[in-house]
Amino acid sequence: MSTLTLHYHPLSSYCQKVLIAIDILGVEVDKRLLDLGNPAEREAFLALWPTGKMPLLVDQGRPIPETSIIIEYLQRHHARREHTLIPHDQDAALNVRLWDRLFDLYVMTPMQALTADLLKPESERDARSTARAREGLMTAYAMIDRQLEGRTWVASDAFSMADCAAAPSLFYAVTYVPLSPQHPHLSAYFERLMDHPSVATTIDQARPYFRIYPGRAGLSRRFYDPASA
Ligand SMILES: N[C@@H](CCC(=O)N[C@@H](CS)C(=O)NCC(=O)O)C(=O)O
Repeated sequence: MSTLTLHYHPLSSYCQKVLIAIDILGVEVDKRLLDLGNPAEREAFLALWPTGKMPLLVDQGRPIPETSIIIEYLQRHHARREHTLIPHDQDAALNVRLWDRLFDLYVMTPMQALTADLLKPESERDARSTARAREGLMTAYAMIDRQLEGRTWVASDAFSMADCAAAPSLFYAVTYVPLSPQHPHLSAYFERLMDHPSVATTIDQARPYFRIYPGRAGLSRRFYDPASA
């Protein structure tokens, strides 16, 4: 049994960011599926971590929150493979942390806002803020496309923490604002991400839950077929 417990849900984009890292680093973790819709589970989770945000890593009773911190913690203390997701060189590490932040703030955040809007009753949906979120995604796509020119991965030569953040954030973002030929580098990068074995495994684990994803109408048929759901 591992000393590590991950409270998570396979459908959650931030949980997927950490699951990809866990797979790449070869860390053994006991995974505990968290249903925040269940009042008792929610209360118990809030007692563990008051923001109520998942994933949460617990190492021998010590909560380690926030995905970027979790990944860095796992790399530092529990990695069983050589691959580093945050480079040892400090300037290279700073660039990885920058792109990790950019994906969290400018792709995950508007994508989550669009999902949250779909969860509201129709009468309470807010067209102005969803339009802003879509514009935000378009701006982010253009910025990421420029960064990717001549690169395989977004922030360093090897797959890094920034790519862990990129994969799930883009996976769900494109269900709301599809990629277009205006963004050839980003489109090619998206395919590279989806082909990465740890990303593919993580998406496979989420597949049974896509039928409850509010933006499922935008999911490509290769990921979700409503007829077989
Ligand atoms: N900054 C946090 C964000 C985590 C986050 O937003 N998690 C979502 C799931 S993708 C969540 O827990 N949502 C539940 C809620 O807000 O009640 C991190 O990096 O860990």
